[in-house]
Amino acid sequence: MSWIPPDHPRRESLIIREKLVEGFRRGIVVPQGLIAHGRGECFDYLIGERTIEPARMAIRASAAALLLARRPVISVNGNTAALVPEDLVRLSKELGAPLEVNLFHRTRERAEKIARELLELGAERVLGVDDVVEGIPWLSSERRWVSREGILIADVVFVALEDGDRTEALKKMGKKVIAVDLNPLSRTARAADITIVDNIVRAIPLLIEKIRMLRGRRREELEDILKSYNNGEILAEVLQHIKRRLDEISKEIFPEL
Ligand code: PTJ
Repeated sequence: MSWIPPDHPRRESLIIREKLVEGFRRGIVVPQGLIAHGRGECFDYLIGERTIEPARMAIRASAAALLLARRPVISVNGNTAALVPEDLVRLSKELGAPLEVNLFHRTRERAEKIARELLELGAERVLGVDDVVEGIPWLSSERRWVSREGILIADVVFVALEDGDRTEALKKMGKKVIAVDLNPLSRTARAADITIVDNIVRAIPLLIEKIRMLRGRRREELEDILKSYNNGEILAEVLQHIKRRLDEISKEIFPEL
């Protein structure tokens, strides 16, 4: 990434792109993942490329839900494996929860590659390669292949950059779904119990920090955090934030109009 000038105004964004392109070259990211990233980037631009208050509220509720979970699982796809592999391993260790490779464009080779990289980074348990069954009814995509010891029996599933079909199917199976998705309008964002509308690269470190802060709190306190959380309200706040921001920018650029 040495070609990216240190003073480039969009350096962070270019570094993220480069990680995905490298992931694509290594066979971890699919071409469709590059397109998905473009959509995310656009929403990040509208949000202001920072973690906004509604996302912080969702992160707090997610931390509570993960600490209360009996069998939490962290789902990993090609994009997340390329963008935040170390953070995924840290999150997994922090919670004592397994990572599970779950791919929309599933091939055995890619699942193996992703699992190997996570293990090399110190992951203790990576599911979703040899241990999968066709475990999600109502789902015909390759995402239906889930681990018998992971997503199949999990009570809370953490997903990121997910497609709406699986989120809806996981909900039908009675699971609590925590999603990270920059698009507040996506089906995943609307179907999940808790949606963190933030870039995955910012969201996971903040989530780990929050888990550390809330660890040791009484169960009732964590349950109260969850009870007072309303995902619909949070998504509406994100949309209001974007609307306000666009109004402000438009006044700034075209003050005469
Ligand atoms: O690796 P695979 O085979 O499992 O495939 C992964 C992709 C991402 C191709 C697959 O899950 C897919 O097609 O996803 P979608 O349906 O395009 O949804 C991706 C969502 O993630 C979109 O709503 C994007 O706005 C959002 N997104 C993209 N980049 C980020 C993001 N959200 C958070 N952080 C990002 N960096």
